[in-house]
Amino acid sequence: MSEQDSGGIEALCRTISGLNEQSVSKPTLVYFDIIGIAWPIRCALHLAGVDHDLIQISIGEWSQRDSSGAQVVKRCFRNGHVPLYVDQDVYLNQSTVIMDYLATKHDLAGDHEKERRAIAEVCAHAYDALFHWSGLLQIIIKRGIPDDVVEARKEAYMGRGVWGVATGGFAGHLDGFVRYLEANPSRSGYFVGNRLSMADLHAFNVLCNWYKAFAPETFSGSYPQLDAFIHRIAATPRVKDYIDNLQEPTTWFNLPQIAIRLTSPEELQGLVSGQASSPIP
Ligand SMILES: N[C@@H](CCC(=O)N[C@@H](CS)C(=O)NCC(=O)O)C(=O)O
Repeated sequence: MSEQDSGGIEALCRTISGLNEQSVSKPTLVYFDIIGIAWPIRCALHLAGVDHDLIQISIGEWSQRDSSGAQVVKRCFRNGHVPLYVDQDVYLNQSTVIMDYLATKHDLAGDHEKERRAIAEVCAHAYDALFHWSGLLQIIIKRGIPDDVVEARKEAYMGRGVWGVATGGFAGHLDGFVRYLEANPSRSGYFVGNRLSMADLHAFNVLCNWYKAFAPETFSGSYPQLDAFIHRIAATPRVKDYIDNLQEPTTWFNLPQIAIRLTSPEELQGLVSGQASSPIP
């Protein structure tokens, strides 16, 4: 680490380590400078009009190591990961717990207990679609994996080979989303009940910014109902405002040596804007 870098990193670490329920004057979110998994959290804060601080960490800062080889910024987080959310009542270091907390606080948690559980289930499915051992993230990351293995994994994931033990890869996760959408007895176009919930925001991020961004033709061609869903959610006025004006320009770090699929700002724009989309009444 250069002297200049280490000064900046030390200040960043001091700021992060100093966050707690007593020290924050506003809700504070710490995350990378990408869409990643923080989209539903940031969008929910925007929908609720919450005045908050956002501390963004670049991949360069995250990668800084001290003389013993330890990643110094990573060490500032209990679980070694971002996001971190702190307000005057809570200190939360797991994205799904942050989402659940904000959903409850800002009326995105359904109308009764049964809906709340259904929302939790869709959110768990959305999380699995990225982070489960059969999730998309495993396929996107190529660092340290030989090219032919990366390609074979991707082909299998897309249904052109045997994937893992018994999962359907890309289609398996998307089929699950279709079944959850169809299981809503109200057929409202939302995942749960008759109005927008955290389930829709979490699902939107995974479906649009990850799955559709990864394979747009397959997504739109094979899953028109999920494509229609993301267009509907994107047309909801405050969500549209968030997408148009606040969301980060990329889903994932712009590091071709790490990932097989990087979403450019232009590609991200095309995923939901400029096509027929009417908000859910
Ligand atoms: N279960 C955690 C996982 C968080 C996670 O893996 N975050 C990623 C960013 S999306 C991260 O911190 N990556 C950097 C690292 O693990 O070093 C959550 O949902 O918050």
